[in-house]
Amino acid sequence: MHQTNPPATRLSIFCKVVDNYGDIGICWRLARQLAHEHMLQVELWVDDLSSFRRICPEVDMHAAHQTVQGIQIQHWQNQDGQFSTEQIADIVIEFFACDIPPGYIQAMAQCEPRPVWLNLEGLTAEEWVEGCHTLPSPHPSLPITKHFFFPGFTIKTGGLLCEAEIAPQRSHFQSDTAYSAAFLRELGLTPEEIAAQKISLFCYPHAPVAALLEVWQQQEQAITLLVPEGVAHTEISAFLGQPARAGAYLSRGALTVRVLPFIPQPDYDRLLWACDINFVRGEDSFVRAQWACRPFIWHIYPQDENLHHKKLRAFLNAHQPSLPAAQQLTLAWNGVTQGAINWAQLWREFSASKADISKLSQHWQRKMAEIGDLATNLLQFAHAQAQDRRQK
Ligand code: TRH
Repeated sequence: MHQTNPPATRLSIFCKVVDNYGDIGICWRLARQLAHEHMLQVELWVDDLSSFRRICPEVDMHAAHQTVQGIQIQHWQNQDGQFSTEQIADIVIEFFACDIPPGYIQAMAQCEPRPVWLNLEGLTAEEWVEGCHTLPSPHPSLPITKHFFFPGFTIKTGGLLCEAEIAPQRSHFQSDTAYSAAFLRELGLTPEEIAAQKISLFCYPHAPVAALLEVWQQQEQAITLLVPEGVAHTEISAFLGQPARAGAYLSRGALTVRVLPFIPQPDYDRLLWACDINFVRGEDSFVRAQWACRPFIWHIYPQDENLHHKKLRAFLNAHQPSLPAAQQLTLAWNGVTQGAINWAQLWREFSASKADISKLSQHWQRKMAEIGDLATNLLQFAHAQAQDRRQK
């Protein structure tokens, strides 16, 4: 991946936290990459500082303005306010059509030349995305146009968030067992738990966790299951026989369950690198699991009328067409499979296909690298737009 030096250097991201941590997780990652790798002056507007603080403990929940890791953070408290053209960035990104303040849009329309305005959309492997990526959407009354920008898995999309440093950092971490063991010790794991097969679990509350807890207890090989506090709370508390608080752990049969604190985003990456198998969810942890180069099972964010089933199948067909075992376990985990499910058999078949999954994951990394990463692709598009505007 190479650096771009667009003439436009100020960039603002607007982020509304709909729920959980994915919205701010994605925007924060993008903000850091644009500031640290591409040397842009980045401002991040976010409406929910308490969710933000969970993935980045340096954030002060009470500050209206603050600078964290070189990024200006603005607490986005309402839609009011007048803005001058000097306050407007060269590139403005609204995440997930989050409705930026009308006063800000008015000021954007008065800038000469106009800023580049992008709506960064959610990730899906469905084909229609290719037809919508970079489509213009003119403002109904003001002389300014916004463009859709879609992340994705093909060359006709914006690609995935992926920092240039992530692959070398991950391979250094994974090849240095002392380094990864030290990281796990800091999270409270014992030497026995570190030596076992390690699985991380991050899923939505409707995941059939109890079924797999049962299977894992019956395995021959010892398993350490690492669960962030608050995830699968009911099932994990039932297993532990006490509320699933950070630090709690219990072994039963081959399985040890250990509850971890919710850790900062870079540590969560390390956790994925350190585990042999990762259960991930939503959008951001799902992409990070792909960069961990370890087998993973995705719990997709549920949508009305099971729209997410289509999204899930589109991804599975793109990512693992030749891996029926991984597909079957993922479909069952997401409640797509009809009828009785033999979890022990699904797990056995999935475990037996781990070598094939590893091969596929290397091929996948190369394929995604050919598309280029989302931040670089986004800047290239913004740069071309800005040049067009200057020539007009
Ligand atoms: O939290 P998510 O479910 O987030 C989202 C939102 O629900 C959102 O509305 C929806 O649009 C989107 O999913 C698809 O899952 P996700 O996307 O994986 O985000 C979790 C973030 O939390 C990710 O950046 C990793 C981070 N994280 C930590 O920093 N520390 C932790 O300990 C854990 C478990 C996660």
